[in-house]
Amino acid sequence: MEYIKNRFYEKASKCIAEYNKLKKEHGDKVVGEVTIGQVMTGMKGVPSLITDTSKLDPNEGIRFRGYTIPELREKLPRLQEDGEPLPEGLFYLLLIGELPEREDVLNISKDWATRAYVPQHVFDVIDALPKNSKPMTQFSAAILSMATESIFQKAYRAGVNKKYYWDTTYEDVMNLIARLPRIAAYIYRRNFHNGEHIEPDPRLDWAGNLAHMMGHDSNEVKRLLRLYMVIHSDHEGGNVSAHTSHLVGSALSNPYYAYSAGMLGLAGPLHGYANQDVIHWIFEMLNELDTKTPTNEQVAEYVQKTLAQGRVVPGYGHAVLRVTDPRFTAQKAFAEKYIHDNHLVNVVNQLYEVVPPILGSVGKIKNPWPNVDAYSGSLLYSYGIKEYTFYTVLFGVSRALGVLASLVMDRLYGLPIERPSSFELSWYKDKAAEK
Ligand code: CMX
Repeated sequence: MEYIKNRFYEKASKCIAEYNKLKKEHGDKVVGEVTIGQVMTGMKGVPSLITDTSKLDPNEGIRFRGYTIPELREKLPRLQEDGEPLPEGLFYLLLIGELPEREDVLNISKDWATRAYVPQHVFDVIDALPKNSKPMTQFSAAILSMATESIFQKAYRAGVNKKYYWDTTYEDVMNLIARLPRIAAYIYRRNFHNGEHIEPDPRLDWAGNLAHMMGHDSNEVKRLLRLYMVIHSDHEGGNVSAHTSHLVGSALSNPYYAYSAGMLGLAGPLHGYANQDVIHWIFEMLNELDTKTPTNEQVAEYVQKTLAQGRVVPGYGHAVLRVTDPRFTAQKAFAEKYIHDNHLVNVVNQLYEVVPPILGSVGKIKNPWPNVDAYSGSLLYSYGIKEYTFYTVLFGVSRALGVLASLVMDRLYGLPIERPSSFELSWYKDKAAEK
């Protein structure tokens, strides 16, 4: 499948010249300023990263290489006319910056199927962890243990010229993405199906194979997972999982190290873990109210109670977005088309009515609207994937598409080690006192 790599190089190498020109000729150009408020609220809005794969507009949501989610659902190749786009096509778009032909997408499917072999020691590492270690601990550890396979690391040790770093990074990235469904499914079957594992079927597409290996082999689940993998794949460069992977990668750590680290960021409750927290929180609510069909008043009271306890309402709010997340809207549209009268989906829709006005009235919450995690769990659950402590692993399989495509770009540009400055609190106090 060399032609995908060649096509990437052909397209992306033009960007190297642009990158070098900007660096050389416009290095002194001021592109923003940093306030003490930004330093104290997580550096939001400070331009400091280069990420070509996607861009997040606060009032519109994500665009992948310029395309919105509805545009991609229409334009990316699918297996069936009424199906969802294949994540392989999205990866092509993120990496190369152009919409793929159907042939390209099928070729990536085949390429990943041939790269999907997971060495035995990775399964041994998973099996050595206690059963009660979280699925994300197992996922990150498994990825880390695969660093034995890093082609980039071997080439680096052998003294390869830095202008070729991107090439071996590409190979690692393709191998890693290809293997993630097998690892995720292994953890799922280990934890929730007595370790009765299911072998991959190389004829299936990447997401379809994941559904198959998890033991949810219906066309409906495959369709859902294809959508899931597309919409969770990338969210520009500053989110915790993307930024962590980029940061670790900037030390020329191999892609396995970088992505394993990124997954530990995704495992945090303010980021990807929210997708399981949402379901947990809804079940806590229904349990406490002792009903599957609460009234709006009951839900509102429970939301107020959560806030009064100093907890966050999971699935709501965002560091950048200021509107309903289009990834939420895409999943809602999917549910409206395919799911009829499911009580969990109904509660999620009810929360969409009840929660935003309450969060909006708090005053300090910048975005009262739902994010991607508010919907995803209810879809998985209603399709029979009920083990919600596993859900963040699915997010992690998908996020590889964007983050690792970016890592190849990082190496092609030759981005340097990342090293922002830190100062004592007194330095900021002195700055604040300056006229
Ligand atoms: N419920 C309660 N309080 C919330 C809130 C929510 N859903 N969202 C924000 N707030 C609070 C913050 O905790 C913060 O409180 P303090 O000032 O007391 O510390 C205040 O409102 C201001 O926060 P913000 O600027 O609006 O939001 P941040 O950029 O700091 O945080 C996020 C963004 C997503 C972490 C936050 O909205 C949140 O915790 N949401 C719930 C968890 C969640 O759904 N995370 C998933 C995000 C998507 C993803 O990455 O997967």
